[in-house]
Amino acid sequence: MSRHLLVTGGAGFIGSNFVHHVLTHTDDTITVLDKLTYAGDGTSLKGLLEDRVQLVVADVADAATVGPLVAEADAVIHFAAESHNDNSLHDPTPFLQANLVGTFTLLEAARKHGTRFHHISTDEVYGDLPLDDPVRFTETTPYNPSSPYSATKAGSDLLVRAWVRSFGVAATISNCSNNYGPRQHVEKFIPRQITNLIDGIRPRLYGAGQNVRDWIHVDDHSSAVLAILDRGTIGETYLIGADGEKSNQQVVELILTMMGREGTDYDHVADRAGHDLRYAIDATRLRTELGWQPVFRDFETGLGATIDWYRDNESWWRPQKAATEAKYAQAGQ
Ligand code: NAD
Ligand code: TDX
Repeated sequence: MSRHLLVTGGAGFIGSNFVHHVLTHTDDTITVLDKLTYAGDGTSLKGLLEDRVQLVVADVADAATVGPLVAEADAVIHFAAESHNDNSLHDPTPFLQANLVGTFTLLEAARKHGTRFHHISTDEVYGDLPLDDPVRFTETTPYNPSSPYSATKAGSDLLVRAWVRSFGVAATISNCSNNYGPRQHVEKFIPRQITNLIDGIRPRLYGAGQNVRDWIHVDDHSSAVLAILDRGTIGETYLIGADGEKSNQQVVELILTMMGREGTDYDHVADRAGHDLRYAIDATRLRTELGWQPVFRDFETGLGATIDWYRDNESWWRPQKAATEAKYAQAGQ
């Protein structure tokens, strides 16, 4: 049976890919609620805004707008957030407003109208792991966030848990590892290096480049969220990951060689303050309880398709590139 979904942040990277995924794999209709901040782009929904998708441009912290949209939805999938760690180190203010007040506002509407709620979160709420120990995050790992961004995401998760327990809101939470794929903002690691190389700029590696991220293709994140929405247990948390651990140096070397350059053609720049060492997800629960499996098992294939997407869609990322690099230059990065 088809549902009506309210997708917050649906003009951003993961949200827009989720909208595309839902349209392809279900009969659901969607209202996207997005403020169109610097990270939101209406053109990411181009060609979709017909009978099955509508876009409402507003702030998730605007209770008067949020209330009726939550009331008419069968489920809310909450992606909207300030999402970039480096930005949160320069100015945490919008992170508190969007990630904490925004989530609170949506939860209050879900409570009032009895609407199913799925909260999108990150593995960064658990802090980081050592490089020399195979331990991975699970659903019971204690929260220990490092940056203003991850602290506000941790806070938003805890709000959801409290609204489940105290008010009976029918919510689930997922904490996913690092996503890659089309339509990711050029401030993020992989698109930054691909578009730098297109522009003839050498890739920039923070610090020694040994930090490890657990990469998952954005489409696999979308299929996991749909599985949780369909079959997840209310009140539970699910970790999403696809066994994709790579050091930043390995990723930069791959991008360089796949784009026809020497693997050593990069520069080390100033490290990120408080830089988390390693993230790694144990997704056993999602795989065994909900039967989910990733489709993109080969990082190089997914990365190659992502490089092609940035080569073919320069008009999408070009308007953001110069301002993004100017900001990094100020920070010596
Ligand atoms: P993004 O920055 O690309 O997109 C965020 C979207 O939210 C944008 O369209 C923006 O306009 C919108 N938005 C921001 N503040 C808003 C507000 N106050 N009201 C309404 N809309 C607002 O982010 P992303 O990388 O697509 O991340 C989406 C979600 O997934 C976030 O909650 C993030 O914490 C989570 N997440 C991201 C990753 C990753 O690797 N990128 C991994 C795990 C979890
Ligand atoms: O130019 C760069 N050079 C570099 O070495 C940039 C932009 C980043 N890095 C490093 C920092 C990280 O170790 O690459 C790694 C990935 O950086 P980001 O793309 O900024 O991602 P990260 O900080 O790991 O957070 C991402 O994954 C978890 C998303 O931005 C978050 O929204 C998500 O919660």
